[in-house]
Amino acid sequence: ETIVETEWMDNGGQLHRGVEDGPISLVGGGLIKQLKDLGWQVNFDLHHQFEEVNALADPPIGKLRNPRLVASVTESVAKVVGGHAKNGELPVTLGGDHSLAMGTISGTLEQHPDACVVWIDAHADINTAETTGSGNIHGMPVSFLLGIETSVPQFAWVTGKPLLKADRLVYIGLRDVDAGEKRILKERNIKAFSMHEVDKYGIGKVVKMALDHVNPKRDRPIHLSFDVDALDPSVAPSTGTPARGGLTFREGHYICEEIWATGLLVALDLMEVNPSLADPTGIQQTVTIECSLVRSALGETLL
Ligand code: DIR
Ligand code: MN
Ligand code: MN
Ligand code: MN
Repeated sequence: ETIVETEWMDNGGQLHRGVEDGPISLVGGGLIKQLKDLGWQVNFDLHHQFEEVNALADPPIGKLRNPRLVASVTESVAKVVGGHAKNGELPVTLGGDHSLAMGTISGTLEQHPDACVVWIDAHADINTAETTGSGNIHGMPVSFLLGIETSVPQFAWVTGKPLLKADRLVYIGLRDVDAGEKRILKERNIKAFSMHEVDKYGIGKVVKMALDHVNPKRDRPIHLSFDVDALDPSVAPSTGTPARGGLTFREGHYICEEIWATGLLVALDLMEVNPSLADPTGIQQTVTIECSLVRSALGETLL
């Protein structure tokens, strides 16, 4: 029997306050009960309260904001998620900002070294300390995970032993990618299906091509890291860095349904829900969609 492990946590990987409240609103939205109704045994971890790092004791390192806080929280997340994976549980991590994926993916890869990552996002989150314009670490986790960015000693726990390989990563949904990030994606030959490809081929073909790339024999465990801003802002407005021209309601769900159908899902992230950023209707809409995305990724079917 598999156990879904749900946790929520805050983080300092971006500037908008409120993103730490995203997870509690999902739980308030009924997610735990919905997963139980789907047949899962749910082990709800409540809010992980990791080390506090005083903002005054955490000045920027280069352009990076809150580097010590983000480094320490993500390292703790890696241990927690890795521990759950080791117990044969399927960790569902509700964020919080997407820098948390440094922790969740490291935790997954400790237990499943052959796993691949499907990253659903408007953004590539692959800036380095050099290329970042914002200094927000939620725009950088992939470069740490791949060992592209190794200059910040606080992150040595992840960059010192990069566990993720570029050919085990695929993106869907990109449309707001910085110039430096585009260069990195090209140089490293990282597979990315932007909204252009979604328009051109349709989501069905894109998901198949994405899986053919990272998981050609459909035998590798899959970590699905879903940033809610991959969805169009008209569908999910409650997020810090919305970008127009995103995935429709069905396209988002289709991705989750197809990943579930592989039978290979070992970990799920749902990130960047920020209930302080929208009107009450928009918040409700975002929370409802987030819950249904998680259900789709965990086996809910339309028929
Ligand atoms: C931008 C935005 N590329 C940055 N990234 C976001 O800040 O590095 N990632 N919003 O989620
Ligand atoms: Mn936990
Ligand atoms: Mn992201
Ligand atoms: Mn994003």
